Amino acid sequence: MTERKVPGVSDYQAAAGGWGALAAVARVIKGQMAVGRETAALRRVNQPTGFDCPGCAWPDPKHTSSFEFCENGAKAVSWEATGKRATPELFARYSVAELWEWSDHALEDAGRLTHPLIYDADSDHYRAIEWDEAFSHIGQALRALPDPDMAEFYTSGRTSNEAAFLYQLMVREYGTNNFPDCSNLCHEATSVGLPDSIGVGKGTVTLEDFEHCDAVFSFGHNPGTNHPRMLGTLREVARRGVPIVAVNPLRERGLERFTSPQDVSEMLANRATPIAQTYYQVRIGGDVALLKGMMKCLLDADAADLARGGAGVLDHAFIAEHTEGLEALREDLARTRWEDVLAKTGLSRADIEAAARVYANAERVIICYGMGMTQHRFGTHNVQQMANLLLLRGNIGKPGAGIAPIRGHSNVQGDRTVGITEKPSQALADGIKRTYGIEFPLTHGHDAVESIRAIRDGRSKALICLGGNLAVAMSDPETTLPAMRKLDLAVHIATKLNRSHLIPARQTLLLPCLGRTERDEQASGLQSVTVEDSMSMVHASQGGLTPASEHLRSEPAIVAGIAKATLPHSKVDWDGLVSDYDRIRDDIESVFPIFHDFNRRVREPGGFRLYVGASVRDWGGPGRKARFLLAPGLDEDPQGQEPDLLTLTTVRAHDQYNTTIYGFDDRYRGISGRRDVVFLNAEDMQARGIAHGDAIEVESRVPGAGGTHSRRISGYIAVQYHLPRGSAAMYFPEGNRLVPLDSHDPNSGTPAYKSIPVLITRLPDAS
Ligand SMILES: Nc1nc2c(c(=O)[nH]1)N[C@H]1C(S)=C(S)[C@@H](COP(=O)(O)OP(=O)(O)OC[C@H]3O[C@@H](n4cnc5c(=O)[nH]c(N)nc54)[C@H](O)[C@@H]3O)O[C@H]1N2
Ligand SMILES: Nc1nc2c(c(=O)[nH]1)N[C@H]1C(S)=C(S)[C@@H](COP(=O)(O)OP(=O)(O)OC[C@H]3O[C@@H](n4cnc5c(=O)[nH]c(N)nc54)[C@H](O)[C@@H]3O)O[C@H]1N2
Ligand SMILES: [Mo]
Repeated sequence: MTERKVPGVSDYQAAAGGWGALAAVARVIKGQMAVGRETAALRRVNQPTGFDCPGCAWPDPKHTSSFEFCENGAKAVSWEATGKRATPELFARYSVAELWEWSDHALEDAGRLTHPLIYDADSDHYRAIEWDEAFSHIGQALRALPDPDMAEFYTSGRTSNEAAFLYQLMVREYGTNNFPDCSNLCHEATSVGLPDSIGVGKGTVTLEDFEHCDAVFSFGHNPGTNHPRMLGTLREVARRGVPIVAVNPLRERGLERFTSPQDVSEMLANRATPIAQTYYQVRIGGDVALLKGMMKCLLDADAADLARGGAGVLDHAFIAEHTEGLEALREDLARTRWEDVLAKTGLSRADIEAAARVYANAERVIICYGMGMTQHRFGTHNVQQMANLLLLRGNIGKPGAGIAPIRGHSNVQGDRTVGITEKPSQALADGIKRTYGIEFPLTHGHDAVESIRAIRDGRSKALICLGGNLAVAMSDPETTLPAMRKLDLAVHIATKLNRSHLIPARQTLLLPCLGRTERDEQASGLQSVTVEDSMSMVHASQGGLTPASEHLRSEPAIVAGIAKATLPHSKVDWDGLVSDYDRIRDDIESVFPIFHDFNRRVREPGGFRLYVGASVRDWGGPGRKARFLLAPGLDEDPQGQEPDLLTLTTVRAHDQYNTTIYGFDDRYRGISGRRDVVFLNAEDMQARGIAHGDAIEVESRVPGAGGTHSRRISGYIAVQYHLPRGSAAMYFPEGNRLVPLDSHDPNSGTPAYKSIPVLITRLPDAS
């Protein structure tokens, strides 16, 4: 760190976890006004009979008997179980224009929504409305559209299987496949990339596989902040002496050292467990090059071993029986030049050879990865090259090995499984016809980026959001916000107020729903919902708290209310389904045979695992094989980047949940009380005459149709950080202003939030 003192910026030296994590939990509970509600909620989190933590999608250990401590899970829970309320009085006091001036933090900090609300344009205020009246407005507006394809139905990943299933059923009966969802902004590169490789768009490992692996590679994710419970698993792996290799442009503390708050002696002695054995600080966007470099090493070592009369380094029996496409991959790798690999990765050849040796020396390898791999223009290629690396040594479909995409929201994977998709399959159409007699077209609907384009161009006039904060999560607010103001109908089903709710359409409704932590009572009694984690484990979740307001309804009940008002001749018994969620699960089972015995199996402790073909080397049906797939050459720069540009990535701070900003600290990166920072490499700073703490301007320069698309922000300061040359980082969602809408992976539509070409300049001194 440099000499100059910059307020709120220091060098964090401690391990992740430890007492700092406990102190942070105490603070957040206090901040949300401890009335016993939050602490009671915390005792029930991720217990066999409690509710599923809304914090992340990392699986629970099989027999959770004691409270599994997690700082960021505790924040997510207390932020939902807060004692604060955003009542109709708040909306009477402040106009929408006034609320717009509040920070994202302040908006959610207003507390839980308590009443259904409708926007009144004359006064610019929200006011309370009866549920039936709200539904009838929505039904009328949706029925008035000339074409069902003029409506967009967004889903965020906290939505339960039951709510998501009813939602997609309603939308299909209504007549469109427009399902933008948060998965389009997140792991879509996995959902699109993996099926071509291994026949299924999900991870292949279970938690137990971590007990049997011989090496773990962690690409582009930050578990210390985003999946803190995963550190417990990685710690066990490290303590077995198994190498963990981290590939990340930023040195993330959680991947380096961790003090487990679960371990009393470690806590008392202030000891930490080292996590990653080796840490490769690859340049942003250099992962395809690194993976290709590692595969080149493997092919060379294999040829050398075979020449010596050995059995080779590749798993030749597996490759012959289970895969196709190796020859084309060999040719591609032969064409790949080391000089390009080294330039793209910023690593040395010795580094890459060492990484390849760790991989080759292990019998069972797991690759975990997150947004650092998916949110690029070539996100799908990133995913497929990781699959290639695993397939070369038969590391998919055997115990202790496999691919582990680490999902974001606690049920983002499940929402997909139960039918939230803009690209419906024949099997889904058949299932819905069989169960309800409803037929719908198989034409592709809109994903998230497409839905914003359609709204911008006036082709779509209605937007319903089942959770989330689309306007802020989406790229390019310069395009997205004005587009959303042109809607005829905007409906938000939410627990908390956020910025998306403050973009009024001609008609705007805000519908408050129960959260995970709360009791959901329907005609047949107390209900539970189900969720699917990153490892395809499905289990039940039942809230125990008294709802934040007597006017709240559950998400399934709200969806059913909209459905009845919109589809007067519906073939679905909406009231019957909502009266008892077992009935919804029976229907899910009828539409999707993989859910056989759903109600019985979900009542077993810990739930059950959905069938994942690739986990047992079924590559998507009889006769199908896993495929080695190619990524374009490294010699042409995918961004056609101008020489002075850096590549900027956007990341989460430790004190946020996506667009929900809990606070302004990013403890493990040494930032406190501010978010207006851009992390830069020391030499890059020097070359631009920028000093630590200087005010800077960031201009994105993204090549696209019709020339360079440019966006500009200022009011940020430069922070010298451990980053490779050519790489820069700042926080999401602030960084979204730099990402043009058209900048996304052409295969999966995932916005390129993590590879933004930027020009960074020092602003003249204000003094
Ligand atoms: N507390 C908390 N938990 C969360 C969330 C939250 O906001 N807060 N969000 C949830 C959601 S929806 C999701 S999707 C997950 C996200 O969890 P992560 O995938 O961990 O998300 P990010 O913070 O975006 O971090 C991405 C990581 O990728 C690295 N990275 C950036 N660019 C590159 C690159 O080009 N190559 C490589 N190899 N690495 C790169 C960054 O340095 C960073 O460490 O977390 C979930 N859990
Ligand atoms: N630049 C940049 N942009 C990104 C990313 C990035 O890394 N960089 N990450 C992307 C990713 S991975 C994702 S997943 C998206 C996230 O996009 P979204 O899913 O749209 O955003 P969230 O911030 O998770 O949504 C928060 C809101 O959800 C509502 N909510 C919370 N709990 C519930 C509930 O139980 N029910 C209902 N109905 N509503 C609830 C609250 O009103 C809260 O304000 O953002 C994406 N945007
Ligand atoms: Mo996500």
